[in-house]
Amino acid sequence: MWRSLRPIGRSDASGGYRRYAWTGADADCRLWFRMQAEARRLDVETDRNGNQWAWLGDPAAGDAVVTGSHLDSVPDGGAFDGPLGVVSAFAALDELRARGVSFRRPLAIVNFGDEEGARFGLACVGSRLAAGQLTKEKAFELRDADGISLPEAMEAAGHDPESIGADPERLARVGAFVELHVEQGRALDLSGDPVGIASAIWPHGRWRLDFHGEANHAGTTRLVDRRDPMLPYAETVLAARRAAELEGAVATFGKIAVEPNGVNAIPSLVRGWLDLRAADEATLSATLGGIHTAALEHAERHGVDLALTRESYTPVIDFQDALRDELARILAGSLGKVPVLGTGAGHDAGILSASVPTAMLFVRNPTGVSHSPAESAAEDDCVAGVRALADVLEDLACR
Ligand code: HGY
Ligand code: MN
Ligand code: MN
Repeated sequence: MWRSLRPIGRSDASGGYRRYAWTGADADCRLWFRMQAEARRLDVETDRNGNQWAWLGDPAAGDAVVTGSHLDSVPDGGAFDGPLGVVSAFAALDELRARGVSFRRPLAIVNFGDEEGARFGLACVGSRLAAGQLTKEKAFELRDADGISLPEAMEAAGHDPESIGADPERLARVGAFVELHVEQGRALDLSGDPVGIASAIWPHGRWRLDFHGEANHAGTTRLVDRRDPMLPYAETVLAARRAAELEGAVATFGKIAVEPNGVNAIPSLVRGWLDLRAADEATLSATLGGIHTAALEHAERHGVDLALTRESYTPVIDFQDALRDELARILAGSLGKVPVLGTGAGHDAGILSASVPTAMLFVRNPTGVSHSPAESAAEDDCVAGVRALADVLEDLACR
């Protein structure tokens, strides 16, 4: 499976993946998913929101056990964030068939669309739409960097955008969703465990800061006459770091747009995107408050206008104790005591957890690096992840 997935959307220059929603690379990932499913005699369907499902058994029977993740990536993402969950799902099914089990509940493998939000700025679009956490109206307002709207991109990729929106009937068929994911930190490496179970996802969000100044000549405009938005932007980046340190949060400016983006012009606009996460909502909001106050002060000092816009927010997710404890019990036989970890990374499982009993398994990441071409996982650990997922699916779907 990895061999056929590996070339799709891979940049030779960086060695990272550029698999953005509703692009050619995304279509190739979807075709890959279909071929894997059909090779296993599963029934494939794409739901109204562009998520792919591969079914073993009758979807309408209800109480299905569902596993899977996403195949899209961040800009220059690693090979495992998302795909490890999908590959492991197919491999776990192969393992269960090799064990000769019979299924008591329907089983589905899912590929959620646009988890990373790399193109349209909002993460987990496929699962948010299905779960009713993103309306069709709001989704229709999303645009990529070239001004192409989400419905235009869907249509160009052959998906009817008119049918998107909450899909409670489909989610009502799901009795349990288990997402396996590469760990995006070093907790398992430090504890010496190949596999972990998720306890919670930190609250997190994305904010856009627009610093509006005045374009002017870089050679002839006296420093005192400038209204240069780059200066308060730069000071805000440093203030965000200090606020995060003070409050115990993480704050990142990883994307910036500058207008007119000329080397010999003072910018008229600097637009920076803030990704902010913390273990609890009070910490997150205190950190945001500190950053906003600092940004306003710096903007004012430089004669620059500032507008802050919240582009997305995901509250804290505490995975259901019952299913989480069930996973710990199932895995105790083969792995002993499995660590239970919180994470600062967002997942479709977090979105679904409001509608469906949901749990997550993490597979050790030896460096902790993720959202980078350097992301890695050892083959033995991936195999341990597949076995753990197969044990969980067998217990849930076959007993
Ligand atoms: O950004 C995130 O946390 C996720 O990987 N979508
Ligand atoms: Mn990711
Ligand atoms: Mn992911």
